[in-house]
Amino acid sequence: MRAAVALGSNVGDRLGHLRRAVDALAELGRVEAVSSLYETEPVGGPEQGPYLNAVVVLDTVLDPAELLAGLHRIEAAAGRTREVRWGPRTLDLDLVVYGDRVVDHEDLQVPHPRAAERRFVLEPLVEVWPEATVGEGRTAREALSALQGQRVFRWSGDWRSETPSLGWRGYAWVAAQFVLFAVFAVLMVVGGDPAPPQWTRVVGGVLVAAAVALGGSAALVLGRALTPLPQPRPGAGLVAHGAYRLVRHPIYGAVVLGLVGLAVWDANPAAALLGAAMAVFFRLKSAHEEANLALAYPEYEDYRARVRRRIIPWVW
Ligand code: A4P
Ligand code: MG
Repeated sequence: MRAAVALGSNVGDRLGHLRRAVDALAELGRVEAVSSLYETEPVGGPEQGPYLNAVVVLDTVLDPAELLAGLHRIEAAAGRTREVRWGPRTLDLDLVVYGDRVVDHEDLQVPHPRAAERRFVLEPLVEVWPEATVGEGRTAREALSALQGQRVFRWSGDWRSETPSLGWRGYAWVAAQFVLFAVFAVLMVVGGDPAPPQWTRVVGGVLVAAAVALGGSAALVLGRALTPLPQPRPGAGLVAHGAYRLVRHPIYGAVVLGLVGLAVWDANPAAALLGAAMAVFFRLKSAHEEANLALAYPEYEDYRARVRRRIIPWVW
């Protein structure tokens, strides 16, 4: 029989939990399809971190009760403890659909009674089995189109073997960055004071020197971890030492300082304004990178809590 199992995790090595769950599910049946990976905002329960969710379609000879027992064994192996209903968990496996079967037992209801109201179940389910019946004769596709709200984000790539990425969105950030650089260059060429006052030379020079020191030393510490894309290079570890202790965010701080420094040196208010606005841009870009880092490195959340000022160390 064809069965859909929903996977969810929001504690610890979330990606690792889901990957191991797919391997373990292969012992309960033949894995027919695995959906993309979704990052989803928590629905219900106490305040808790974002979930990773996915759906696996199995072809199984087990009956629904046997399948549920198998799911509970896999959850237990992932260190699942049941403390709060709808609370944070290392691994949650729900039997969402089992063929066309309706089961209404105290310990097991199929289709899963809340599946039809949850985007974090329906989006991945529609990807792999759009015609699955999720209750009251409605297909997953129909239930999804009737749903409003609940934010989910689909990661690109085969999450079972590679680190999921932002896909085209990652490249869009890099492209936008170079457009901003180009506009800055144009402003520098057309604007500026031909005879700037002495103080702008001094202040601008100090800012540029600070930028070179910050960016240069961050680049040295980063070494192989340095890449232009908002996702970590495969195999590059987190940079946990040195003055900056992480990734390339200090380089963004250096770029902003450097651009503002150049504009001040040139007594060019329009360029200085754009340089300062790029601080906001880099803040947003690094937020996207950090989402990637949190996926690739389970210890990242902990790191983020410890090192709060990441763009300009100790300041911002
Ligand atoms: N049970 C009954 N029917 C089923 C079924 N079809 N599949 C019984 C699995 N279990 C079923 O579940 C409690 C009991 O439900 C089980 O012992 C089983 O006999 P549980 O997994 O121990 O507890 P739970 O998961 O906290 O409760 P529940 O009601 O299953 O919660 P849900 O509905 O699974 O929701 N937000 C996001 N973004 N992503 C999530 O994955 N998950 C939940 C949990 C809440 N919010 C979420 C997510
Ligand atoms: Mg559950």
